[in-house]
Amino acid sequence: MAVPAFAAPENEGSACAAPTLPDAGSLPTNAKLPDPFRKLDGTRITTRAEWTCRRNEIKRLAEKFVYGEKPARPQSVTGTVSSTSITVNVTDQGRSSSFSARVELPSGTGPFPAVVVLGGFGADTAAIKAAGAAVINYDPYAVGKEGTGRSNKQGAFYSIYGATSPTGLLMAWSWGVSRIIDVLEQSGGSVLRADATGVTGCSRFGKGAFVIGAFDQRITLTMPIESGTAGAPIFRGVPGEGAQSLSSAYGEQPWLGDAFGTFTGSPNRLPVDTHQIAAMVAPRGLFIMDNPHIANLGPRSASVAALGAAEVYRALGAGDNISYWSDVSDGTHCADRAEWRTPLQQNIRKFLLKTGNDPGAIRISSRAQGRLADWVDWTTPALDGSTPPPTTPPPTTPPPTAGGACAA
Ligand code: MCU
Repeated sequence: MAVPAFAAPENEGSACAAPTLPDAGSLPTNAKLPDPFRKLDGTRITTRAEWTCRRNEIKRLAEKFVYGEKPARPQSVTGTVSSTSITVNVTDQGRSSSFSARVELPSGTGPFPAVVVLGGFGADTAAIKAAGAAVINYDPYAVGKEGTGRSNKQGAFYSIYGATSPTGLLMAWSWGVSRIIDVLEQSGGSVLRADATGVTGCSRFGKGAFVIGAFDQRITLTMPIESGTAGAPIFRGVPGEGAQSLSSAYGEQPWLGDAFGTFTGSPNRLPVDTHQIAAMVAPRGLFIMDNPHIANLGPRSASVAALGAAEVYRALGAGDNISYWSDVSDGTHCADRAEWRTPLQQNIRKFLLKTGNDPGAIRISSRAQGRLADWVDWTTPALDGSTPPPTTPPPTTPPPTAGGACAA
């Protein structure tokens, strides 16, 4: 049976009034994490319904100052979905590009939900398939290459938006996954469902998974692994932790947008931090996996981001939908970890197959604990007087039919 497409839009807040964003030069210094509930007009949200437009403000701030803009849905996206591959053809602004991804189905009868796996290492694809989800092997470098420098960005995203686009690789990778979901929607859902997509990846591809899940609300489960600086850890950074510095991450590859360059030495000027990027995922499933044995990954700083985001989840009445787990024994980066298998499969059943309802868990290793209290000067509101979250109206027109290893 074909599953209805258009379960959710890419960005529910696209209909919100366009926020007037501050200029880079007029940003105040704030040593604490910015208040996720305070709107750009200075007032705080009081209802759950207001989160949609507040989230859109966070999205726009994050695009302007951190990752670079994610272009709106292109003029044309076509492609094919089979049991072995997905092809994607995009045309926008008079330019076209294409990429493809290899599909692995689980056993059983479809249509299946799918997890987009970036880069092919560090994610437990066997456990994903055993839980009943397909794997979409996504090569981020086909969409945004590494190693070419900021003034000569390459890949399917930059073929369209230009080699000097200020948008960084993480957002380019995010755009690519959104275009895969466009194709899934158009396919009619006979092989892979379009309303149940997860994303995961480890290390630099954990950074990617984090941003991909934040910037497309059609993704129902986001699972970054050991993402390090430019991923989950707060940019402000727990002092003395020994995480990769912002200037190192900014300079290593154009993962972050060009606009981030003025903040590498002054993250306290950033009007958004990663607790808000994680909160953009709310109330959808979020399972952040981390390694407490490698200080360079900033696991303390990542735990602070998760705890800050958990406040937003709680305010939205979705506290059970976020997990953070750094309580693991093997110190190897991107190791295959037995500890994560059960929570991974529980998250897949809950958010992709919709056959389970296990609560999320916050399991922070005693080796790398961050303290949220050190970072907040705001309280978590009781968002009462709320109306239920907006439901997406069915499309008025039928969807168009389809035309057819870590380098470190
Ligand atoms: C943790 O992710 C990165 C890290 O930021 C880089 O400094 C290092 O070179 O590579 C890591 C990675 O992607 O490892 C596979």
